[in-house]
Amino acid sequence: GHKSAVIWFTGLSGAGKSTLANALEQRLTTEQKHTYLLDGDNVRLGLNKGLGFSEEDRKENIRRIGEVAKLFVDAGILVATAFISPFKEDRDSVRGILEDGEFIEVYVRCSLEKCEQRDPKGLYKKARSGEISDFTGISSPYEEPVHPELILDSDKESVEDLVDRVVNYLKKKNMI
Ligand code: GGZ
Repeated sequence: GHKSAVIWFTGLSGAGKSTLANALEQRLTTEQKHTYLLDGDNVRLGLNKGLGFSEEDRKENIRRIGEVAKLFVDAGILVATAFISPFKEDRDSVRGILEDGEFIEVYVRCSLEKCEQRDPKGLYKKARSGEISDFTGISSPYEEPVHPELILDSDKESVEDLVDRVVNYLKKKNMI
């Protein structure tokens, strides 16, 4: 068995949150853990369809994701989330609705320069040209976590090694 919790990945667009959350979910599933992944693909297209990228909409996006994550925790599931979640206050609010130890903040750290170099969807380019407004890191802020449970430097270590770090943390805390 395992304890239920939220593994909350935060970081810039292109930092590698989805890649890491997906790889973690696969690893935990292989180890027979009951997990679920919340990301833009299953949340922004459904539950949060209609929310954009203004500060107000991002806050509401994160608030709803936090409430949904809490429901999964109540159901006994290990949930991984992959959202930029740029505002410290909003991440802290999610932490606040969960029990102690149930919110594991994982900062996927990667310089803006590197994310912009990667630019997998060409969004930074569009943000620079003004085609997209309110783009995180360019025309909208990202507030770094102050005391995250984990910092993963995605431009320095491999995905497998970083997933190991998360798994080791969960083991150390006797969660899995
Ligand atoms: C940031 C944007 C924007 C703007 C579209 N700013 O790299 P991606 O493409 O696949 O992931 C980004 C995703 C961010 O959505 P989140 O729900 O994680 O954001 S937040 O937590 O701030 O609510 C990016 C794409 O959506 N995208 N426009 N203006 N990212």
